[in-house]
Amino acid sequence: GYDLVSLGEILLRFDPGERRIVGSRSFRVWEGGGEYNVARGLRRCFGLRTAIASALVDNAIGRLIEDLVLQGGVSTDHIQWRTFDGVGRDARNGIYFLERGFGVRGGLGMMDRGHTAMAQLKPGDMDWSQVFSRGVRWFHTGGITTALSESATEVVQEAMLAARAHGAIVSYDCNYRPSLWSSRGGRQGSIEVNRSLMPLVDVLLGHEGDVARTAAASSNGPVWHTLDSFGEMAARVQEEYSNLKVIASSVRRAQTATRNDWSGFAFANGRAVDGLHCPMLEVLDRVGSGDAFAAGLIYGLLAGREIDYALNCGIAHGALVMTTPGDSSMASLAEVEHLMSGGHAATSR
Ligand code: KDG
Repeated sequence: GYDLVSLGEILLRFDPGERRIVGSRSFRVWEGGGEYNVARGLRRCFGLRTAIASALVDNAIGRLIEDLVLQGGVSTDHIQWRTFDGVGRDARNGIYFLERGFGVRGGLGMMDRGHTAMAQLKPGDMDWSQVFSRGVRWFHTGGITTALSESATEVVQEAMLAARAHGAIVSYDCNYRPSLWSSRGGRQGSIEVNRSLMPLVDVLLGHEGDVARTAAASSNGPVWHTLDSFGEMAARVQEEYSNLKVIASSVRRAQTATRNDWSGFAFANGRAVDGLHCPMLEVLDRVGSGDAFAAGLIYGLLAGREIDYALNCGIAHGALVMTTPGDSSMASLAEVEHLMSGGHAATSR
Protein backbone atom coordinates (compact mmCIF):
# COMPACT_ATOMS: atom_id res chain seq x y z
CA GLY A 1 0.00 0.00 0.00
CA TYR A 2 0.87 3.67 -0.20
CA ASP A 3 0.34 6.69 1.96
CA LEU A 4 -0.45 8.66 -1.17
CA VAL A 5 -1.12 8.06 -4.84
CA SER A 6 -1.03 11.09 -7.09
CA LEU A 7 -2.50 11.26 -10.60
CA GLY A 8 -0.89 13.55 -13.13
CA GLU A 9 1.51 14.08 -15.99
CA ILE A 10 5.24 13.81 -15.39
CA LEU A 11 7.17 16.21 -17.56
CA LEU A 12 10.84 16.47 -18.40
CA ARG A 13 11.99 19.96 -17.50
CA PHE A 14 14.86 21.60 -19.41
CA ASP A 15 16.63 24.14 -17.24
CA PRO A 16 19.07 26.66 -18.78
CA GLY A 17 20.38 27.59 -15.30
CA GLU A 18 21.21 31.27 -15.15
CA ARG A 19 21.23 31.58 -18.93
CA ARG A 20 18.38 32.52 -21.20
CA ILE A 21 16.89 29.72 -23.28
CA VAL A 22 18.00 31.32 -26.54
CA GLY A 23 21.57 31.61 -25.29
CA SER A 24 21.84 28.09 -23.91
CA ARG A 25 23.75 25.26 -25.51
CA SER A 26 23.17 22.77 -22.75
CA PHE A 27 20.34 22.22 -20.30
CA ARG A 28 20.08 20.53 -16.94
CA VAL A 29 17.13 18.17 -16.84
CA TRP A 30 14.74 17.62 -13.96
CA GLU A 31 11.50 15.79 -13.67
CA GLY A 32 8.41 17.91 -12.98
CA GLY A 33 4.63 18.03 -13.09
CA GLY A 34 2.50 19.52 -10.34
CA GLU A 35 0.86 16.35 -9.03
CA TYR A 36 4.05 14.32 -9.30
CA ASN A 37 5.93 16.98 -7.31
CA VAL A 38 3.53 16.41 -4.41
CA ALA A 39 4.28 12.68 -4.38
CA ARG A 40 8.00 13.35 -4.55
CA GLY A 41 7.96 15.93 -1.76
CA LEU A 42 6.02 13.60 0.51
CA ARG A 43 8.50 10.83 -0.16
CA ARG A 44 11.78 12.70 -0.02
CA CYS A 45 11.15 15.28 2.66
CA PHE A 46 8.53 13.57 4.78
CA GLY A 47 9.41 9.92 4.29
CA LEU A 48 5.97 8.69 3.22
CA ARG A 49 5.38 5.91 0.68
CA THR A 50 4.04 7.43 -2.52
CA ALA A 51 3.25 6.44 -6.09
CA ILE A 52 2.48 8.37 -9.26
CA ALA A 53 -0.33 7.24 -11.55
CA SER A 54 0.50 8.46 -15.03
CA ALA A 55 1.22 7.50 -18.64
CA LEU A 56 4.47 7.77 -20.58
CA VAL A 57 5.70 6.74 -23.99
CA ASP A 58 8.18 3.88 -23.94
CA ASN A 59 11.16 5.55 -25.54
CA ALA A 60 14.44 6.88 -24.20
CA ILE A 61 12.80 10.09 -22.95
CA GLY A 62 10.12 8.16 -21.07
CA ARG A 63 12.74 5.89 -19.52
CA LEU A 64 14.82 8.93 -18.50
CA ILE A 65 11.75 10.33 -16.75
CA GLU A 66 11.21 6.96 -15.08
CA ASP A 67 14.80 6.96 -13.76
CA LEU A 68 14.37 10.46 -12.33
CA VAL A 69 11.11 9.44 -10.66
CA LEU A 70 12.77 6.35 -9.16
CA GLN A 71 15.63 8.50 -7.86
CA GLY A 72 12.99 10.63 -6.18
CA GLY A 73 11.78 7.52 -4.39
CA VAL A 74 8.32 7.57 -5.94
CA SER A 75 6.87 4.25 -7.11
CA THR A 76 6.43 3.86 -10.86
CA ASP A 77 4.16 0.81 -10.50
CA HIS A 78 1.13 2.75 -11.71
CA ILE A 79 2.72 4.32 -14.77
CA GLN A 80 1.19 3.03 -17.99
CA TRP A 81 3.55 2.64 -20.92
CA ARG A 82 2.50 3.47 -24.48
CA THR A 83 4.41 2.15 -27.48
CA PHE A 84 6.54 4.54 -29.48
CA ASP A 85 5.71 4.76 -33.17
CA GLY A 86 9.19 6.07 -33.99
CA VAL A 87 8.25 9.76 -34.32
CA GLY A 88 5.78 10.47 -31.50
CA ARG A 89 2.85 11.00 -33.84
CA ASP A 90 0.30 9.14 -31.76
CA ALA A 91 1.60 9.87 -28.28
CA ARG A 92 4.47 11.84 -26.81
CA ASN A 93 6.13 12.57 -23.52
CA GLY A 94 5.58 16.11 -22.27
CA ILE A 95 8.52 18.46 -21.86
CA TYR A 96 8.92 22.04 -20.72
CA PHE A 97 11.49 24.80 -20.64
CA LEU A 98 11.82 27.42 -17.98
CA GLU A 99 14.07 30.44 -17.95
CA ARG A 100 14.56 32.16 -14.59
CA GLY A 101 13.82 35.83 -14.17
CA PHE A 102 16.44 38.10 -12.72
CA GLY A 103 16.01 41.65 -11.44
CA VAL A 104 14.00 43.60 -13.99
CA ARG A 105 13.57 40.59 -16.29
CA GLY A 106 10.70 38.20 -15.65
CA GLY A 107 10.91 34.46 -16.16
CA LEU A 108 9.88 32.62 -19.30
CA GLY A 109 8.06 29.31 -19.30
CA MET A 110 7.34 27.21 -22.36
CA MET A 111 5.25 24.07 -22.34
CA ASP A 112 5.60 21.47 -25.08
CA ARG A 113 3.02 18.87 -24.18
CA GLY A 114 0.44 18.45 -26.92
CA HIS A 115 -0.81 14.88 -27.62
CA THR A 116 0.99 13.38 -24.68
CA ALA A 117 0.35 9.85 -23.47
CA MET A 118 -1.17 11.32 -20.30
CA ALA A 119 -3.55 13.61 -22.22
CA GLN A 120 -4.79 10.53 -24.07
CA LEU A 121 -5.48 8.46 -20.97
CA LYS A 122 -9.11 7.26 -21.03
CA PRO A 123 -11.48 5.88 -18.41
CA GLY A 124 -10.89 2.15 -18.07
CA ASP A 125 -7.18 2.41 -18.93
CA MET A 126 -6.16 2.37 -15.28
CA ASP A 127 -7.35 -0.38 -12.96
CA TRP A 128 -8.28 1.81 -10.01
CA SER A 129 -9.66 -0.95 -7.84
CA GLN A 130 -6.28 -2.65 -8.10
CA VAL A 131 -4.52 0.65 -7.25
CA PHE A 132 -6.66 1.33 -4.19
CA SER A 133 -7.37 -2.18 -2.94
CA ARG A 134 -3.78 -2.52 -1.70
CA GLY A 135 -4.49 0.25 0.80
CA VAL A 136 -4.00 3.91 -0.08
CA ARG A 137 -4.55 6.56 2.56
CA TRP A 138 -4.66 9.64 0.33
CA PHE A 139 -5.35 10.38 -3.33
CA HIS A 140 -4.14 13.64 -4.85
CA THR A 141 -4.74 15.25 -8.22
CA GLY A 142 -5.69 18.61 -9.61
CA GLY A 143 -6.46 21.11 -12.28
CA ILE A 144 -3.39 20.46 -14.43
CA THR A 145 -4.54 16.89 -15.01
CA THR A 146 -8.14 17.87 -15.71
CA ALA A 147 -6.87 20.52 -18.13
CA LEU A 148 -5.04 18.02 -20.32
CA SER A 149 -8.13 16.70 -22.14
CA GLU A 150 -11.75 15.74 -21.68
CA SER A 151 -10.78 12.11 -21.29
CA ALA A 152 -8.20 13.04 -18.63
CA THR A 153 -10.97 14.89 -16.78
CA GLU A 154 -13.06 11.69 -16.90
CA VAL A 155 -10.13 9.69 -15.58
CA VAL A 156 -9.82 12.14 -12.66
CA GLN A 157 -13.47 11.62 -11.81
CA GLU A 158 -13.19 7.85 -12.14
CA ALA A 159 -10.13 7.83 -9.86
CA MET A 160 -11.76 10.06 -7.26
CA LEU A 161 -14.83 7.81 -7.11
CA ALA A 162 -12.64 4.74 -6.66
CA ALA A 163 -10.52 6.51 -4.02
CA ARG A 164 -13.61 7.44 -2.03
CA ALA A 165 -15.06 3.95 -2.36
CA HIS A 166 -11.85 2.60 -0.81
CA GLY A 167 -11.82 5.15 2.00
CA ALA A 168 -8.91 7.30 0.78
CA ILE A 169 -8.91 11.06 1.44
CA VAL A 170 -9.10 13.03 -1.82
CA SER A 171 -7.27 16.31 -2.41
CA TYR A 172 -7.46 18.57 -5.45
CA ASP A 173 -5.14 21.48 -6.26
CA CYS A 174 -6.83 23.94 -8.65
CA ASN A 175 -3.53 24.90 -10.36
CA TYR A 176 -5.12 26.92 -13.17
CA ARG A 177 -2.92 26.92 -16.30
CA PRO A 178 -4.35 29.35 -18.90
CA SER A 179 -2.44 27.84 -21.84
CA LEU A 180 -3.88 24.38 -21.17
CA TRP A 181 -7.46 25.65 -21.01
CA SER A 182 -7.26 27.84 -24.13
CA SER A 183 -8.98 25.22 -26.29
CA ARG A 184 -11.43 24.15 -23.55
CA GLY A 185 -13.28 27.30 -22.60
CA GLY A 186 -10.50 29.16 -20.78
CA ARG A 187 -11.06 30.15 -17.19
CA GLN A 188 -14.80 29.41 -17.39
CA GLY A 189 -14.10 25.91 -18.70
CA SER A 190 -11.81 25.21 -15.78
CA ILE A 191 -14.32 26.56 -13.27
CA GLU A 192 -17.05 24.28 -14.61
CA VAL A 193 -14.82 21.22 -14.45
CA ASN A 194 -13.62 22.08 -10.93
CA ARG A 195 -17.19 22.56 -9.76
CA SER A 196 -18.33 19.26 -11.20
CA LEU A 197 -15.59 17.47 -9.24
CA MET A 198 -15.95 19.37 -5.97
CA PRO A 199 -18.49 16.96 -4.38
CA LEU A 200 -15.77 14.28 -4.53
CA VAL A 201 -13.07 16.35 -2.81
CA ASP A 202 -12.12 16.40 0.88
CA VAL A 203 -9.20 18.83 0.78
CA LEU A 204 -9.21 21.74 -1.66
CA LEU A 205 -5.98 23.55 -2.40
CA GLY A 206 -5.10 26.38 -4.66
CA HIS A 207 -4.71 30.05 -5.27
CA GLU A 208 -7.31 31.98 -3.28
CA GLY A 209 -9.02 33.26 -6.42
CA ASP A 210 -9.29 29.77 -7.94
CA VAL A 211 -10.69 28.36 -4.73
CA ALA A 212 -13.23 31.21 -4.60
CA ARG A 213 -14.33 30.46 -8.15
CA THR A 214 -15.36 26.93 -7.24
CA ALA A 215 -18.34 28.45 -5.38
CA ALA A 216 -21.28 29.29 -7.62
CA ALA A 217 -21.96 32.49 -5.69
CA SER A 218 -18.43 33.84 -5.89
CA SER A 219 -17.42 36.84 -7.92
CA ASN A 220 -14.28 36.92 -9.99
CA GLY A 221 -13.27 40.04 -8.15
CA PRO A 222 -9.94 40.89 -6.62
CA VAL A 223 -8.25 38.70 -4.05
CA TRP A 224 -7.28 40.55 -0.91
CA HIS A 225 -5.07 38.02 0.81
CA THR A 226 -6.38 38.83 4.26
CA LEU A 227 -7.38 36.27 6.85
CA ASP A 228 -10.89 37.70 7.02
CA SER A 229 -11.49 37.68 3.28
CA PHE A 230 -10.05 34.17 3.04
CA GLY A 231 -12.22 32.96 5.93
CA GLU A 232 -15.38 34.41 4.42
CA MET A 233 -14.59 33.00 1.03
CA ALA A 234 -13.75 29.53 2.37
CA ALA A 235 -16.90 29.45 4.52
CA ARG A 236 -18.95 30.23 1.41
CA VAL A 237 -17.24 27.48 -0.57
CA GLN A 238 -17.77 25.01 2.25
CA GLU A 239 -21.41 25.96 2.56
CA GLU A 240 -21.85 24.83 -1.01
CA TYR A 241 -19.73 21.71 -0.68
CA SER A 242 -20.12 20.47 2.88
CA ASN A 243 -17.87 17.50 2.01
CA LEU A 244 -14.83 19.84 1.98
CA LYS A 245 -13.04 19.35 5.29
CA VAL A 246 -10.01 21.54 4.63
CA ILE A 247 -9.47 24.44 2.24
CA ALA A 248 -5.98 25.90 1.98
CA SER A 249 -4.15 28.48 -0.13
CA SER A 250 -0.55 29.42 -0.30
CA VAL A 251 -0.10 33.15 -0.77
CA ARG A 252 2.73 34.45 -2.89
CA ARG A 253 3.18 38.09 -3.64
CA ALA A 254 5.96 38.62 -6.15
CA GLN A 255 8.08 41.65 -5.25
CA THR A 256 10.67 41.16 -7.96
CA ALA A 257 11.64 38.23 -10.16
CA THR A 258 13.86 36.99 -7.35
CA ARG A 259 11.95 37.96 -4.20
CA ASN A 260 8.48 37.37 -2.90
CA ASP A 261 6.40 37.41 0.24
CA TRP A 262 5.22 33.92 1.02
CA SER A 263 2.59 32.68 3.40
CA GLY A 264 -0.73 30.84 3.46
CA PHE A 265 -4.19 30.38 4.92
CA ALA A 266 -6.26 27.37 5.82
CA PHE A 267 -9.87 26.80 6.79
CA ALA A 268 -10.98 23.78 8.80
CA ASN A 269 -13.63 23.06 11.45
CA GLY A 270 -15.24 26.44 10.81
CA ARG A 271 -12.03 28.31 11.62
CA ALA A 272 -9.67 30.27 9.36
CA VAL A 273 -5.99 30.00 10.23
CA ASP A 274 -3.18 32.37 9.34
CA GLY A 275 0.16 30.71 8.65
CA LEU A 276 3.83 31.51 8.97
CA HIS A 277 4.93 34.65 7.10
CA CYS A 278 8.14 34.64 5.09
CA PRO A 279 8.56 38.25 3.93
CA MET A 280 10.95 39.09 1.10
CA LEU A 281 11.96 35.51 0.59
CA GLU A 282 14.89 35.21 -1.79
CA VAL A 283 13.85 33.01 -4.67
CA LEU A 284 16.19 30.88 -6.74
CA ASP A 285 13.45 28.89 -8.50
CA ARG A 286 9.82 29.35 -7.56
CA VAL A 287 8.50 26.41 -9.61
CA GLY A 288 7.03 23.72 -7.43
CA SER A 289 6.41 25.96 -4.41
CA GLY A 290 2.65 25.39 -4.53
CA ASP A 291 3.20 21.64 -4.82
CA ALA A 292 5.62 21.70 -1.89
CA PHE A 293 2.99 23.61 0.08
CA ALA A 294 0.49 20.88 -0.75
CA ALA A 295 2.95 18.14 0.27
CA GLY A 296 3.69 19.75 3.64
CA LEU A 297 0.01 20.30 4.38
CA ILE A 298 -0.89 16.74 3.41
CA TYR A 299 1.95 15.41 5.56
CA GLY A 300 0.65 17.30 8.59
CA LEU A 301 -2.88 16.04 8.06
CA LEU A 302 -1.78 12.45 7.44
CA ALA A 303 0.30 12.62 10.61
CA GLY A 304 -2.88 13.57 12.48
CA ARG A 305 -1.57 16.99 13.47
CA GLU A 306 -3.58 20.17 14.01
CA ILE A 307 -4.42 22.32 11.00
CA ASP A 308 -2.02 25.05 12.23
CA TYR A 309 0.89 22.62 12.13
CA ALA A 310 -0.13 21.25 8.72
CA LEU A 311 -0.46 24.74 7.25
CA ASN A 312 2.92 25.90 8.55
CA CYS A 313 4.52 22.69 7.37
CA GLY A 314 3.23 23.47 3.89
CA ILE A 315 4.44 27.06 4.00
CA ALA A 316 7.89 26.15 5.30
CA HIS A 317 8.31 23.36 2.76
CA GLY A 318 7.15 25.68 -0.02
CA ALA A 319 9.65 28.33 1.11
CA LEU A 320 12.49 25.82 1.07
CA VAL A 321 11.69 24.59 -2.43
CA MET A 322 12.23 28.11 -3.71
CA THR A 323 15.83 28.06 -2.47
CA THR A 324 16.95 25.29 -4.82
CA PRO A 325 16.81 24.79 -8.57
CA GLY A 326 14.32 22.29 -9.95
CA ASP A 327 10.69 21.58 -9.06
CA SER A 328 11.48 19.55 -5.97
CA SER A 329 12.48 20.26 -2.46
CA MET A 330 15.84 18.98 -1.30
CA ALA A 331 14.71 19.79 2.23
CA SER A 332 14.58 17.54 5.27
CA LEU A 333 11.80 17.45 7.84
CA ALA A 334 14.26 18.90 10.38
CA GLU A 335 14.81 21.93 8.14
CA VAL A 336 11.08 22.35 7.63
CA GLU A 337 10.42 22.20 11.37
CA HIS A 338 13.28 24.59 12.10
CA LEU A 339 11.77 27.15 9.77
CA MET A 340 8.32 26.53 11.29
CA SER A 341 9.62 27.24 14.76
CA GLY A 342 10.69 30.69 13.62
CA GLY A 343 14.27 29.76 12.88
CA HIS A 344 14.70 31.92 9.84
CA ALA A 345 16.77 30.31 7.18
CA ALA A 346 19.25 32.55 5.41
CA THR A 347 16.65 33.00 2.70
CA SER A 348 14.03 34.68 4.81
CA ARG A 349 14.48 38.03 6.47
O1 KDG B 1 3.68 23.28 -10.16
C1 KDG B 1 4.82 22.99 -10.93
C2 KDG B 1 4.37 22.82 -12.31
O2 KDG B 1 3.94 24.04 -12.78
C3 KDG B 1 5.43 22.29 -13.19
O3 KDG B 1 5.99 21.12 -12.72
C4 KDG B 1 4.94 22.11 -14.59
O4 KDG B 1 3.18 20.56 -14.39
C5 KDG B 1 3.53 21.66 -14.69
C6 KDG B 1 2.53 22.60 -15.20
O5 KDG B 1 1.61 22.16 -15.85
O6 KDG B 1 2.62 23.79 -14.96
